[in-house]
Formats: sequence, structure tokens, C-alpha cells
Amino acid sequence: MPVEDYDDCWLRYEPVEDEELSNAYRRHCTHAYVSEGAPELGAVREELRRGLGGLLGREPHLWQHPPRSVDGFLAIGLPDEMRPISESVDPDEVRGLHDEGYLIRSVEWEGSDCTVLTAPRDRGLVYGTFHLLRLMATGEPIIDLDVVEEPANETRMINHWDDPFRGSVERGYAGRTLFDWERLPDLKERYYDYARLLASVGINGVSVNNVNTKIPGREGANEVVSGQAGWQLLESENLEKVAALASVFRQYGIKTYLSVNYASPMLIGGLETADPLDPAVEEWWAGKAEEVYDRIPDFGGFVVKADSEGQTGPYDYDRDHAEGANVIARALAPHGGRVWWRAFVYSEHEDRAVQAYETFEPLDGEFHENVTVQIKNGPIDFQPREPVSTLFGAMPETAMGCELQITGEYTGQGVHACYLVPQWKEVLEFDTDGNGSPVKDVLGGTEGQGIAGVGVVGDDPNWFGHHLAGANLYGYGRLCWDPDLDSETVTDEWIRQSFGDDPTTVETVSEILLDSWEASIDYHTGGIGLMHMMYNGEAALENHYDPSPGEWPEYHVADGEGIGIDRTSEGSGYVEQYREPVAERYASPEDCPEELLLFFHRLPWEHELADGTTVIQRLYDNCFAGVEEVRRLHDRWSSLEGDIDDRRHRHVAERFDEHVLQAERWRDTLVTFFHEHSGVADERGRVPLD
Ligand code: GCW
Repeated sequence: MPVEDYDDCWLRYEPVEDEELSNAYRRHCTHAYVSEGAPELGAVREELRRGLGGLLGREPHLWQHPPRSVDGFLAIGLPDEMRPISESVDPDEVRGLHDEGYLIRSVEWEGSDCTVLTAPRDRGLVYGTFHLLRLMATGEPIIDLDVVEEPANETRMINHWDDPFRGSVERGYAGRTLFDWERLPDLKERYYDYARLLASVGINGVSVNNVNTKIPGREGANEVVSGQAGWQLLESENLEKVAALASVFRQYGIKTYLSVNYASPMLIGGLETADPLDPAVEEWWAGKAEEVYDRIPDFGGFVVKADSEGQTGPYDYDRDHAEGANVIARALAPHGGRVWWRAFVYSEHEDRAVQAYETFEPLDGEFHENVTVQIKNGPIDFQPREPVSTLFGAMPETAMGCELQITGEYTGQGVHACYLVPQWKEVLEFDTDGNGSPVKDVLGGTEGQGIAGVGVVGDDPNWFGHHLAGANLYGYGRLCWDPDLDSETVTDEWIRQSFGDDPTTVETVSEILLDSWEASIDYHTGGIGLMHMMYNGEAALENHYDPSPGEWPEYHVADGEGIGIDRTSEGSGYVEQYREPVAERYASPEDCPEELLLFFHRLPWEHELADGTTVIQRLYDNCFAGVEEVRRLHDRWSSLEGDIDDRRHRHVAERFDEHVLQAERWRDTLVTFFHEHSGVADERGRVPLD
């Protein structure tokens, strides 16, 4: 296997400096009795060696039977696999846990302190092992443990937008794709380390290729590199490559998924049509599913982007999305597979926001049981802040998935520090009916539901393009597992495992992360509901990175009168898609949360907000405040020089330099744009700019 040099991220397992703590850890973890058999147990052993080897300076002694002559030991296995567990923990309690749950309990067994780690299934042992090592890596005690953990979401998936063969990653800011599709099925060590990172935060699914399986209008363009495109991963000769990756992920309890092109029956099967109601198409999908499961028995299923941004779909045959998805679902059902059908469909409606609901809500109950409708958190497209999609809570008869974006397409693209955990908390806590039905409960605990996050890794040595962006993948996984975790806890865990437990470092990095999102909203949007004002030109690197409000009049309708979109019943009517009393609150300019005001309302520039400030003045103030905040975070990071290793400190410091300049650029472009339309000067004399 080719050796690559890359970071360990939060799995650094730095030596425990506190002597008393490390002695306590050694007492309990120097000896480990780990059961045999399942591939996951290989992952458990490997992680114990690496984790305890790093934290305690020596690898554990792995036994094949209970060690008798020791003070303390770990017993890791399924309830009835070993006596230290079956005699200490009620097997029914363990079997009663969620399939992916686990239990860690301190017990006494035949005179020894035994830390039991057990679970109903092997992959629970993987998650439990990472939990135990996380406790030690964050300096937590491991005596008197009584941990019982179960995931809130069934599916906790990463959607890669990697273009196989081409090697690029759409909206990726961390180098090229991690997966070397030319060399696969040959494996790389880095694939295992990626699986470790994902499993350590409870991720249990990965779709390995871009949902844009065929670059529309550039037929042949992406074939330039090697004559193959994303949709061709479903071709027989490429399935062994997918199977090889699946064999790595399997060891860490992660299922592999593929993004497929809806016209695959034509592109791969040579059929004349991909009409979902055509028997030959039905047969083709069934045959293809058979072939995939022959090679990958635990394959997760297919992710489909259809009738969206140039990707073909059932509309080509005047079929609806349920008919479109169901033919693939029927093919996967015998194998336990699932279709993740994306609801990111918009085109003809003048208000893009209303379309997904109008398209999918009427189809509630029409999708087969093994179809999950995958819905972006907001009605537009991963903007710094959006209202939550009206579809959540509107399709009780349909399995739902929430799609979040871990890569920062609209929040600074791997250059700006922008921590998205607070955004995701806001989405998951959003009460869909004002009566205690938060999104997290709409999604949680139901077969086939869950969360899919657009991936962030690439082959950069730091994996993420920005060291602080690693916190987004970490936080994403932790929130998928337990959306009740608070942002501060998740942030603290990541910092301690990534940078150590120096109090100043922990406090400062936490502050930088937790304050970065609101700053990003302010300089990218003005902070009161505007969005989608970015450059959308051909230059890929600037695309969605630079400001260009003039390009998108339909997203703000700024003119001499005012700004904002009337989405009330007088306007596009989007607000009526929410249930009462949410709809009523958003429909009133007085009651609508200020941070979303101009998304729901069109207001005069001089409209007075609750504190008497006008809309225009608030826009100016927020844009300037956003830049001030970035400068402050920049200085906070500089103050850590010497506390964090030079390599990472300099890496982040350089990006903060660019971050300040780019934030200023957004501010200056937006305030000039607002001034040109409003003709209203800034009360503080900053606009018009000199
Ligand atoms: O976010 C937008 C991006 C596209 C992406 C698309 C989608 C993969 O600009 O790059 O395509 O949405 O979610 O399908």
C-alpha cells in the first residue's frame, strides 16, 4: 500500500500528561479481552492498539480469555460471548438496545476491576471503543462508568460529491478526491483512516460519488481524463472497485452507497428508454441490483438526483417523482437496499422556495417504504442561514432524510473559518408545528430516516483544506448520533482531541468556532434574511465565493422602494406551506424573526425594526459588524501562536488573513449595492465608501 503523509485529525491520541489520570487509565486498560470473529472486531483491536498506544505510551495486552492476574481489564464483546460480560450485565438489557447501540459499564469480576463494553451487534463495539478512547483523549475519568448509547438517527451518511476518474470534487476545497478510482480495487491505508474518522463520530453510510453523475451539456467533457464518468461506477467492470471500498467501510460498520444516473438503463443497459413504467426498465434495475448485491451483500442503496440542474429524471417520461423512485426501490427491496431520492428540484416557479413542497408534498404516501426523500435543510441551497424547509413534518407517510452541507460552498469554501454546528442545531431544533415537533424528532428513530451530509474531505494532508473545517465533520457526526448534544460540548471534545487540553487554547478555539457562523451570515448577507448574492460565473474557484448581488435580482428584488421577497399570501405564498402557528409568525413583519425578515417580506429601506433602526441601517451595521468580528477572531487565533504547533497555526493564520480581506470585500460590495439602490447614507458615515 502506498504510504501517504496526512493528519490524524481528532484521532491523534496524544500521550496523557496528567500522571494520576494516565495511571488510572493504565490500571483499567493495559489488558483487554476482546472477542474474535467479526471484521468489526479487527477494527476494535486496531483502534485499541493505536489509541492506548498513543495515550498511554504502550499498546494493550490483547487476551483471548479473561486475564486472571490483573487488577483491571477491558472486556469487549457481545453479551453472550464472554463470561465477564454475561455474568456482569443483563444480556436482555443489551439485546434491548438499538442495533448500533452500546453499553460501557464498570463492574467487578472475580476480584478484578472490569470495564465491560458490549453491544447487541459488532458495530456497536466499534462505536463503543471510540467512545471509551474519546473519554481518555479528553481527560475524562473511566471509573464508575455506566454509559448506554443509542443513535437518534438510523442513517448518518456522508454524500461525496467526488467525480470519480476525473479526480475533482464538486464544491470540494480540500484538494482532489480521496478515492483513487484508477488504482481501485487496490486499497490505500488512507481509506481505512477515513473509515476510522467516520466511525469515530458514528457515521454509518457513505455515498462515494457525485450526485451529478453526468455533467449536463458537457457530454464528453468529463470523459477527457480517462474516458469514464460518475454514472459508470454502476458498470460491471467498475463494481469491483466499489466492492473494494465497501470492504474497508464494512469493518467500521459503514454501508456503501452509489449515486446513480436516472438514465442508467439507457447509458449502461443500452435500452431505448428509462421510463419507470416500462417493464424492460423495471427488469433492468432489478438485474443491476442483483449484480451489485452479489458483490456487496451489505450495499446501502442508491442516491438519485433526478430532474434537477440538468440531471435527467422521470419528468422526461411525464412520470412523477414517486413513480420515478419506486422502480429503483422495487429493485433494491429484496436486498434490503434503499433509494435516497433528492428533493432538490426547482426550475420554472418564479419563487424557487415554493417548488420542492409543491412537487413532493402531494406525493406523500406514494413512495415505496424503502425510499427516503432527501431534503435540503432550507428551501434555497445551503445558504449561511435559511428558514427550515417546509417539507419537514409535511409528509408523515414518507421516510425523510435531511441533507446538510459540511463543505462550506457558501460560507467561505475552506478559506474562511465557519463552524456549522450552530447552524445544524438551529435546523434540528426547529419546531415544525410550534407544538413540539422539532426536525430532529421528525427525522429521528424511524427506519430509513436520517441525515445526509455533503462531504468535506479531499486528499489534502489535513483532509479538509482548513484545519478548523475538521470540526464540521466531527460535529456533523456527533449531532447525527445525538442531536441533543449542545454545540459547546461537541466543540470542546473536538478541540481537546485535535489540539490538546491547554485551557487557553480550548477556550480560544471554542470561541473562534462558536462565533464564526454568525459573523459569516453578517458579511455574506447583512444578517436579516437576504441570501444568494454570490458570484456564479465560469471561474470555478470564484464560483459562489465572491460577492455579486447584481447577478440575482430575483433573490432580493432591491430597487428604489425597498428590498426583500414577499413570500406571504400576498406574494409567492411560500409562508403558507408552514403549519400554524409557524406560518402566522413568519407572515407578520412584526413577529417574523429579524434574522429571516427579508426572506419572507419585502420592506421599504426606511422600515423601522423593533428597536427603531431602519432596515437599511441594520444592513449597514451588520455588514460592518461581520467584518469587525472576523478581525477579532483573526486576532484571537494570532494570540495562540506558540500554544499550537507552528504548522497548523500558520496554516490557519494565513487563511484568517485572507478571510478578513474577503469579508471586507463582501461588506464593501453589499453596502455599496444597498446604497446604490436605497440612496440612503449610513448614519455612521461609513457608506457611501470613500
Ligand atoms: O448546491 C448546489 C451546488 C451544486 C450541487 C447542487 C446539488 C451537486 O451549487 O454544485 O450539485 O446544488 O445539491 O445538487
